Amino acid sequence: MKKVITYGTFDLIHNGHINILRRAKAMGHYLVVGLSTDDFNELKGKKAYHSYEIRKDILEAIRYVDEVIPEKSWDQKVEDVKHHNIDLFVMGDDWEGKFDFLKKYCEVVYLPRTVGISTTKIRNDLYNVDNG
Ligand code: C2G
Repeated sequence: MKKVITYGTFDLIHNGHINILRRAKAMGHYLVVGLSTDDFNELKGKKAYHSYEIRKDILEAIRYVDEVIPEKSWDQKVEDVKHHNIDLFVMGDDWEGKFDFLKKYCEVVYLPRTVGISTTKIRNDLYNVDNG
């Protein structure tokens, strides 16, 4: 069974998230998602709209997602890949090259981001509508 892993905040789930989850799952049989905790988001300089628990609940409802684990730090990926017997690591290509150190432990693939959507864009568009 080919196991795939990807990581992210997955706040305000949108088609860009669904596209990468769908494609990551299609490259294997089982998809683990490392979901950024609220504390880790602070480290990433991100403030999610939804709490970790809510973002986890939403992710677990997505047909492509088989398991959600907490992403608490930048340096847990090697341990996660080993512990979960991961064969393939997938991220959007805004991270191109950033996780190549994992190539010693599993396949690493960066997929093109979905153009025209992001959580930030959603926030800004909503703000402009309300205050336009
Ligand atoms: N993504 C995408 N297309 C978009 C928006 C996001 O393909 N239009 C992808 C990102 O490239 C990432 C995943 O969706 O692979 C999750 O995106 P975020 O929730 O923004 O995650 P990020 O803040 O990039 O955190 O350790 C890795 C980090 O946790 C990644």
